[in-house]
Amino acid sequence: MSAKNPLPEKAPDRSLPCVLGGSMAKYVWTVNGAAYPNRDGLDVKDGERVEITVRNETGMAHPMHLHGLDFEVTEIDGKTVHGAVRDNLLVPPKSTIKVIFDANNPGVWAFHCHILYHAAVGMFTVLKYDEADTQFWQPEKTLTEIGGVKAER
Ligand SMILES: [Cu+2]
Repeated sequence: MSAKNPLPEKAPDRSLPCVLGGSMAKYVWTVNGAAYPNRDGLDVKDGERVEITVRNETGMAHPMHLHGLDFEVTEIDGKTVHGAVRDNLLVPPKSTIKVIFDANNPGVWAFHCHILYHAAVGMFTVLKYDEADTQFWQPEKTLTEIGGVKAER
């Protein structure tokens, strides 16, 4: 698949690693060595051209899904491509794929494996803009502690 409307040529302002790890045996799946809750998200600034290098070190494929933005695939295992713009990326085992996007939708956006039982045990991080409102993104607290949900009795 190739991009119908490719992004304009521009050098990345920021390159971020996204290493997918974990194993079937322990049944913990990670992003950059950490299972969710994970305060070390992928930080960007509004207006930047961002490149993410997704490297899958595990033995199975992970469909990585980004909320809030679409990205263009630019490289698959060292080969340059002008891949389709999408919001989900199947990363085969032991494969490395680069994507780019223009950060133009400020907030805190989920970036996670779309196999939900992988996301549930850790393969979940966020793309976080500088100065984003993190009032409702405090992963070490429960919903009740951040005041997002009131229990009714
Ligand atoms: Cu997965």
